[in-house]
Amino acid sequence: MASAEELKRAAGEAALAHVEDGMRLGIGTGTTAEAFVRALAVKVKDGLTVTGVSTSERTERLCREVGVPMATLENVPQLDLTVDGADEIDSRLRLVKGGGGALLREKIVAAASKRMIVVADESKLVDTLGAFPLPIEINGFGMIATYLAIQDVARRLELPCDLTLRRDGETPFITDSGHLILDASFGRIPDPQALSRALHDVPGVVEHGLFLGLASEAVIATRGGVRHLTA
Ligand code: ABF
Repeated sequence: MASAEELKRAAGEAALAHVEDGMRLGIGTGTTAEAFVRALAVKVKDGLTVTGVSTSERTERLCREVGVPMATLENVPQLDLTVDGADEIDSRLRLVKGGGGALLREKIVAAASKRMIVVADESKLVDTLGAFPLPIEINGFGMIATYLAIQDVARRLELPCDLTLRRDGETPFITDSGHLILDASFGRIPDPQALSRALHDVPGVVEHGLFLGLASEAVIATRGGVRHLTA
């Protein structure tokens, strides 16, 4: 039986079929996106020309290490395709992302791309989003006020709300952009759009991990083979 590792590799390799010579590529974060990077690096060595824009410092380091040519989003602000992982995917390709802490850059890069392909193994498919706690990136200033305002959002939407400040050992986890992350358990999220809008209305919220209307396709590795889903 295929291991989780093999499934991630299969998804990463299958996404390569969508990469064309000369593309400006957004490159995601996480172990499945890394499998894509390693497969991409082999093609680059064989002569494929791409320009990558990374979604995290971690991905940037990996890409440089394996020889994928990189640029910044400042220099290349419009991208042809982004390939990235996810923590949850529903049947309409709505996503929860940010388990790896890179959601802000991931969302900026995905929004700057004509297409976004999600790479994942079948364990990420869900009927309803919300079993995986939703990462919310917040500004450090006034974090308690922001915390209380998020609880208020949940009350108004009649959702349960359990907020945990993400930690990195003894200290709070700090994102690549210098912010904090609250992991929010809202239970099942029946209306992701309403929650997304309400969270964006909280001033201290920088971004959240609901990716709605951004993914155009998904490449899902299952034990029975690779499935391609479209939005
Ligand atoms: C990124 O990495 C995230 O948005 C998501 O949190 C995570 C998925 O990681 P993995 O592919 O390792 O499960 O794509």
